[in-house]
Amino acid sequence: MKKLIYMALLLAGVSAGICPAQTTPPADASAPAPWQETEAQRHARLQWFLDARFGMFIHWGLYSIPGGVSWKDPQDRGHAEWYLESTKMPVSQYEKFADQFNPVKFNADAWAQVAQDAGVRYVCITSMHHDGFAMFPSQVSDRDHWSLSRTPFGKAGRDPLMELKQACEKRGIRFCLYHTIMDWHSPLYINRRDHNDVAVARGIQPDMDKFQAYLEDSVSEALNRYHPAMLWFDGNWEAGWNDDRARHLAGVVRRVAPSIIINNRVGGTNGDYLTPEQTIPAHGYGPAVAFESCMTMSGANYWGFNRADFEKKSVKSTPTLLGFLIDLASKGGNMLLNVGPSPEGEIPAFYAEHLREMGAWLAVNGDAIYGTRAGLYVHQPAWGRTTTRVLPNGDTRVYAILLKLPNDHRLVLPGVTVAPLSAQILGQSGTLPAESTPAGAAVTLPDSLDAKVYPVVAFEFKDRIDPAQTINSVVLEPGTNGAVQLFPHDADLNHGLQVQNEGNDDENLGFWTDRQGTAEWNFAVPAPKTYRVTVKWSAPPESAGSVIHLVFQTPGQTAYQIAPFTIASTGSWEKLQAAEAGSVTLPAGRTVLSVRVEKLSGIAPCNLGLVTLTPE
Ligand code: FHN
Repeated sequence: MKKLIYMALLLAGVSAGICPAQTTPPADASAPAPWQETEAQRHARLQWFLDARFGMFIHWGLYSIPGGVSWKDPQDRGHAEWYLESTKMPVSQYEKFADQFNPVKFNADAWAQVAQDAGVRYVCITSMHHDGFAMFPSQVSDRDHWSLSRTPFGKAGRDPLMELKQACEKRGIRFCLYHTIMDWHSPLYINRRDHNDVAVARGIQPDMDKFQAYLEDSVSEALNRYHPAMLWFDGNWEAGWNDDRARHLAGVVRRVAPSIIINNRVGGTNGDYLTPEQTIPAHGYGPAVAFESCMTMSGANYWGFNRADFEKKSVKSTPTLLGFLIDLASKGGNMLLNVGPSPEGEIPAFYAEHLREMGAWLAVNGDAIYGTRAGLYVHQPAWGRTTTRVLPNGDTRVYAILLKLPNDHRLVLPGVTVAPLSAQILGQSGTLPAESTPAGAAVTLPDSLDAKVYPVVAFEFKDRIDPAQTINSVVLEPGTNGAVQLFPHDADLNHGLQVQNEGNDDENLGFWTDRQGTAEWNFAVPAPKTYRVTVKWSAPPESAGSVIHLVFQTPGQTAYQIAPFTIASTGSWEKLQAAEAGSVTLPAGRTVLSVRVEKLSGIAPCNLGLVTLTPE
């Protein structure tokens, strides 16, 4: 039986403190964390992040220069920020990009203005991506001759991160940094790549303890220089990085910057929030767990600049991007939306156009997004999504965000039997006659809404309708033999996943062509128990080797378990078979199972049939 990967995230915190000068403070991993805080302190520290809901991610670095065109084959244009690794360019050759980095069109005010026009509340830019290059004048990285100081731009005295920070903060936008753990350049990094010829020539041996000291110096330097509001770690998945290292690094960060927010990719149990990537969880993680989905604007899902994508003006549509933001807000999450600027220093104009369109929608409807909490529903109404806000007087505002207009223009908040005090269309004066019906609070919408993109109706209710309350949720339970059967037709689906052959033995979830697609089930078990997980699936030979992850999460808690399942060919899409995917130990009460694509071969990983949990 396969062993499950077990992961947990402890929401660690800080108390107030003063930033010391630019040194790496001693961090004793065994000592009690000096940043331990109460739940109220933690909430106060995370408040701005929870309220922000919308941030801009910026992947910009030396990899922008080749723009994805392989040095081996100019026809191969499918690379981006992973260029060094995915083209296996010798590091000595990649280093030459540093001598070319001169983004003369870079204008921090123009970038920050795009961010402001988009309505984002924070900007997170790569201070260091996996190529290990410090995008700032770094004395630490200069030990390896590997920072902005080496570039023509740096030599001209420019510091784009500082310029951007100032331009953002002038506009009330928080400035945050992305910093890699995995490093393809440092000679010290334990999983040093074969194409790191520079490291070999220097005769330096990999040494993870020395690497950690270097990384902590680098992070401390960035913290002391830029004082970011949040630190977005990445690249923590390689062997060699572990919980102890993660705790030590987080300790360093929290000592240098006590009020900072750290994402979970620092590793172990040391982050403040979860970071689903290119996906929106079907239900969120409950009110106690902050999360932020990072998503690309690029139509082909590139993070860094890709010239072919740029030439095609490939970008997701504004309604699609707004739909992501709305869906996330309704589940209590943020969206970190990525742009990959050009090597000349410009955010592509067609990105900026869509961002401004998002900002225009937010200018009218932002009250339904900023500062709100998750909506009312687990099973979403056909017309759209909800978000909630508790008003200072204790009343509750429920925002109904209409992704499509309901039949007969009759908007009903299913299950809300409390009489509404009022209802109002955001951006319009006057109120709508709101009523209480057995099906839920309701209004009739005017025809004038037909032409509007995602209009919002704000209902107000006396007293609190608990945002944590999930009306309409289906919680599945074990059958008489104690087994939990999770049928495709009971799942919450997104990104085009569809139930096929419903009610038959070969019922399955198909059309999984979008790797962001997830299927989620809510179920509850009466007592803690270990269950064998069995998966039914079908897949043609092209899909073999795909990997799906079955993620088991306890709502309201940050611990989760993953059962990875590698897809074997069953011969065809039609032929289903069953196999074990490991075992899982569940607490009593509710669990959410979310199945997502980890690795994709072919056009879809599989058709997914019944998932069964059998008590051991
Ligand atoms: O490897 C990176 C990738 O290049 C990009 O930075 C994304 C953004 O979330 N994170 C990693 C992959 O998970």
